[in-house]
Amino acid sequence: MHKLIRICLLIVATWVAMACGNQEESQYLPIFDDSAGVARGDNDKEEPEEDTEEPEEGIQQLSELIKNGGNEMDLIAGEIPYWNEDEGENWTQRSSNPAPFEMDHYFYAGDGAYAILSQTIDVSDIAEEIDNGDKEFQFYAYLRVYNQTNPDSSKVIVQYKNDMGDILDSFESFESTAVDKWERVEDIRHAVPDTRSIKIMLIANRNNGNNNDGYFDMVSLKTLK
Ligand SMILES: [Ca+2]
Ligand SMILES: [Ca+2]
Ligand SMILES: [Ca+2]
Repeated sequence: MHKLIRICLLIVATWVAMACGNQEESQYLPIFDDSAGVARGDNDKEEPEEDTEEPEEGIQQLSELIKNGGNEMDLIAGEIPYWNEDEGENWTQRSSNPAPFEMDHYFYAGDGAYAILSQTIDVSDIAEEIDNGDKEFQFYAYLRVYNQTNPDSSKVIVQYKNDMGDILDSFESFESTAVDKWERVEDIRHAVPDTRSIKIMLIANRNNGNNNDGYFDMVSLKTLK
């Protein structure tokens, strides 16, 4: 009798385990499918994180070299921190019409015909790697202009200089007159041997009205391997 009960209990336990197993399977399959779908949708966002942890093909992206590249820091006595007014005295933050590309502000030259804002980055601490031809730099920025007939223009120049200040190499973007979208400009190159500083220049040229409406946002310079 006891044996019969044990057999019955065993059959019931086996059935319950199978039922639970099936239930688990039927519950988890859709979730798995769904998460797989979500993962596919998030691939673009997740890949850069993976890149920073596991560099692909030996490329390692290091930290941002430009300070205040999105013009988000508060002005100090009316001036933009970390940037120099090489031409024009009215460089400032602008936040609307058009909206910024990144966060709340972008670079704006204000009143004036021709304006240059610059930042020079000292790269002498990686001189040995540069001279060995091992240092590659990625530069990019977003350019736009005010929507008007005969619009103003914006462009960027990146100069690679030796310790005497001589220009050894440079990148000059096209002149943007994009009135309806932010245009990305990008350059990737190895710094030539003897490069000790890199100068970023934001150049705004007025064609119409009082204001010089060449706009810049999210200006970035990073070392790749
Ligand atoms: Ca910004
Ligand atoms: Ca000023
Ligand atoms: Ca203008």
